[in-house]
Amino acid sequence: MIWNETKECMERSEIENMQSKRLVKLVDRVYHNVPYYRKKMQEMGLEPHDIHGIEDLHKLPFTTYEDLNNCYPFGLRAVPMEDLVRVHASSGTTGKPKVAVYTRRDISIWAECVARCLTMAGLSKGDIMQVGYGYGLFTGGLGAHYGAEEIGALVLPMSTGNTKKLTTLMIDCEATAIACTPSYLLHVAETLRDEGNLDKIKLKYAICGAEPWTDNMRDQVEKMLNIKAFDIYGLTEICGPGVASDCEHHKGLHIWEDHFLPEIIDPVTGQQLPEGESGELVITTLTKEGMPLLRYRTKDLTSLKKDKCSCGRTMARIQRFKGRTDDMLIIRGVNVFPSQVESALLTIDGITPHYMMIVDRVDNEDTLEVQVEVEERFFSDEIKQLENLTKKVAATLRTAIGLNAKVKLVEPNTLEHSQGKTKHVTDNRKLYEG
Ligand code: DLL
Repeated sequence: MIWNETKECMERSEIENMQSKRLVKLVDRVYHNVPYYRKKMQEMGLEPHDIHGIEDLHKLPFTTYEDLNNCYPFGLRAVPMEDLVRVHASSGTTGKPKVAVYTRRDISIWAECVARCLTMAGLSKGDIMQVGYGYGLFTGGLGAHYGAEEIGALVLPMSTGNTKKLTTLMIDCEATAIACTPSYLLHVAETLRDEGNLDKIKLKYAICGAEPWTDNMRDQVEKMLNIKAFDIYGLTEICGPGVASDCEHHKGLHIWEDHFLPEIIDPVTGQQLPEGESGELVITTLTKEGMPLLRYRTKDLTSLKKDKCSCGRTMARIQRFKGRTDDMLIIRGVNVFPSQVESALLTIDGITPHYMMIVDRVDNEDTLEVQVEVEERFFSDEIKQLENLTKKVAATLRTAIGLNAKVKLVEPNTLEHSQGKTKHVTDNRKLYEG
């Protein structure tokens, strides 16, 4: 089944026509309503009438995390404050969250995009979906929730944090679908197995995203739970989950090109790359009112395919992600930058800037250990002081990155002190294929 066949199956020429018209309007809108963009365009000697369609996309300025940071929190909005109805946010490199704002229409288009993804996975009215993404500033919970309601599914807003309750309600309410991160789904599957409850579930579909995962992980979870698992992609800056997702052929994630105009660029030169070549995914939001973005650099590395898919949809497909251009880690679905860990550590007396983050996956759950060198005196003092310091570091990290980390304090000169670029992360999870 297809949620919106007229849009999802448009001919390529129709898609490009629509994108061109929407791009021209968008450029006019941001030029007149967002002083930051007007200034950027003026500095490049660009005026709205220079943009006639998608063939002129390459002339437009990029938008980066630094731009969001410069305009934090509401500086990129293109409508009056009173027309905004929602704020979401996620971590940024230097501690300033990436903030996105939405009008009522933005929320409704977002729900439509998620509805398309859920329908593509096989869900419809009558399905019962547990949302196991976090609710709150993170877009996962509310994004999946609104999309599921849009198709008329019955939603159980579980959020994260209570797996026992989730498995109980999955069985008692006969949930047919779950939306959560892939690593959490594996954890849920193991919990059901350990409870001896795997044969009591009615689950048919899982909609997993917010972090990279592999085909091996998909196979594993599909076999354990006897379900079909789908990949869903999105990012706070663009709207949240539902920018793209995959169909039953798993030949890439269909990106809703009537709302999000994708390009692949060389991350070093900024030049557009031809179809099929790998580079950084850049997205222009064609219909967003609250905070439209021109050529937003996602930092996600992938390629695009535009041929018609066997499912009948014509919308371009994002191929498996190959990594990111920055050092952002996604641990238990939470975005974490080493720089956040570093600045949090350095607020504590006695802590040195020598640290190492060790990320692993144990029993299908992400783990984070932070090893950090402390001043010599702590090792000659009584053990109590070292324990107190360990607790303090753990609490500071929890506040800074929103995750529980195992903290190991070590003596000076235990960790590698490199002469060049110091390596602060060891990620043992192997999340990107190839
Ligand atoms: O993770 C939105 C989301 C929620 C997507 C629920 C899917 C499901 P952010 O917290 O802003 O937003 O993180 C965005 O996460 O740039 C990617 O690096 C990564 N990411 C998201 N989905 C996938 C995926 C949400 N399916 C960042 N595969 C993005 C690989 C993903 N990486």
